[in-house]
Amino acid sequence: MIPHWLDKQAFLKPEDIAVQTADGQSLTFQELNEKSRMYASYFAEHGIKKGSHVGVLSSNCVDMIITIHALSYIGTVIVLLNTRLTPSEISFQLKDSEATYLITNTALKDKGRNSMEGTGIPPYHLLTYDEIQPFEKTIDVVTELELDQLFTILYTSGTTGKPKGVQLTYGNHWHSAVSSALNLGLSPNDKWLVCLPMFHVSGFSSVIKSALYGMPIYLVEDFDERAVNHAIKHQGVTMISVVSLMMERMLKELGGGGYPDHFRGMLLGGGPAPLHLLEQAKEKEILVYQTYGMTETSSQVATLSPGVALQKTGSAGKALSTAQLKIENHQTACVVGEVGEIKVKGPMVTKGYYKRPEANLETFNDGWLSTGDLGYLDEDGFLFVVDRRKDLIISGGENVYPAEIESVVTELKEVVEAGVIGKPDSQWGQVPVAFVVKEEHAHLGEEEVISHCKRRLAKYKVPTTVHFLEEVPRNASKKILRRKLVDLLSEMEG
Ligand code: S0N
Ligand code: AMP
Ligand code: MG
Ligand code: MG
Ligand code: MG
Repeated sequence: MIPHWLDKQAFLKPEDIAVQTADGQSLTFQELNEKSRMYASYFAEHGIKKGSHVGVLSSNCVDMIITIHALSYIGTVIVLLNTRLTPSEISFQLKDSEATYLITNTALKDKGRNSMEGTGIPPYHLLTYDEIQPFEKTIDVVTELELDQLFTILYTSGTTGKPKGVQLTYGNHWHSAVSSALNLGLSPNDKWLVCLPMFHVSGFSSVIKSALYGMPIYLVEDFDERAVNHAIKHQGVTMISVVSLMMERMLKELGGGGYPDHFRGMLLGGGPAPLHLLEQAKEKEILVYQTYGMTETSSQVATLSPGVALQKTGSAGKALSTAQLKIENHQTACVVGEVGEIKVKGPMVTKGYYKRPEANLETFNDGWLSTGDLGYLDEDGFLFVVDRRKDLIISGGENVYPAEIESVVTELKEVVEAGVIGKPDSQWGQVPVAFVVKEEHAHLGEEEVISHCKRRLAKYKVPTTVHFLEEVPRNASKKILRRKLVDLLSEMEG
């Protein structure tokens, strides 16, 4: 048990800024605490209880931060939903997580309502921020956080095509924030710019850091490189978390200039870091802390540290102080420089996927999480990530799982089978491309496949191109050989 982290900061630093935005909104820890307790009373009055599973479908805004804390004051499990998903994708996650309420921001209310269809959640269990009223009656809130208690569920896909809910406890998030600080250090002037979505651990982890460190967040509701660079230069921002696409846009906008001395650096994660980008940052004397982590590890699990950020360009660092990392090939430890599967263990690692005993059996062994990612350790023990897990495609920091797209494409009656791979893209890093085998004599064109995908899948998952084939290459056990499709694509495109 620990005292509720936000009560603690309201006691320690009542007048300090907890969150501010570019359009001039700001809340002190005292104000954030009061608002969160007020929202908690409102939610409780509408029937949300300790242990309820509640979906939150929200873009980054101050209300989302208040809501996250409010739900923790009730002891609710928060199901964080990606706003880019389609209603049918959200609906699956609401049902799978057994959510009984949905909270959205006003702009997403219609999407929220559509997503609730067929989930069994009654329409009056859709709550929006703008309806929240100051409440006379206050409830008895949670004053101590139980570290073993489930706090969030975030969905991630995999080989099967069906997203799985990653369960993270208060303790997972607490250990993540503490371990991050032990590596990156804390400065009394720290102010963390949040432009990554808070429905991913990449953005959510900053909310926990703020509550635990008593550190202000500078919240950017919609990523824009000019606004972000301006805030770093003129609003005292010391740290920022970014994906490589954001970093690329920021450096471009920065032109010949650099960042002021108070800026400590960028935490760069969510996918591979292009070397040219890292070199560019080095030239500008910008410290980049490349990090390796995933939803299952509550964000960072290995990260470069300030002392070596400029020497070990390209590495994702060493495991954080409370975590362990090993590289194995068929249960045998790899030697220095040998590529194998990355396995991690530590108090920030999930206890498992929600209601997925089989996946859990496959993924966890003696507390070690098999990530499916490939990497090696250099002679000094630094991690280099060389390949993504399970054919994962990463587009602008968003994950696209081929199996999920393939199962949607094969829903079309004209389709016999489908294979999806990633193709390098100058804007997004990678984009999905589909290979389709259709029924003999069937009339089916690229456009029909794409428009079907658009109805069912978030935009970033929709194949940009569809190629028709006689058959999809498979191995003896009938698994799609996506590597063969990669070769085929490069032949086709010269
Ligand atoms: C890069 C972002 C900001 C791009 O969004 P942008 O520019 O605001 O686009 P929109 O204006 O919203 O839309 C314009 C058009 O572009 C399409 N689109 C948007 N995003 C994508 C995309 N990713 N891929 C392809 N297309 C995209 C829209 O559909 C729209 O199209 P039209 O106009 O045709 O309708 C945005 O994508 C973004 O925020 N990306 C980052 C997501 C993220 O946070 N990923 C990380 C997830 N991983 C983790 O959480 C674990 C790792 C981690 O924790 C971590 C990661 C980074 C740093 C630190 C950590 C850590 O460990 O702490
Ligand atoms: P997510 O499921 O959204 O949490 O994404 C996590 C995945 O992103 C990891 O399993 C890796 O495949 C990839 N990833 C994260 N960090 C890195 C990194 N530093 N280099 C390469 N890939 C990464
Ligand atoms: Mg993901
Ligand atoms: Mg935008
Ligand atoms: Mg079919």
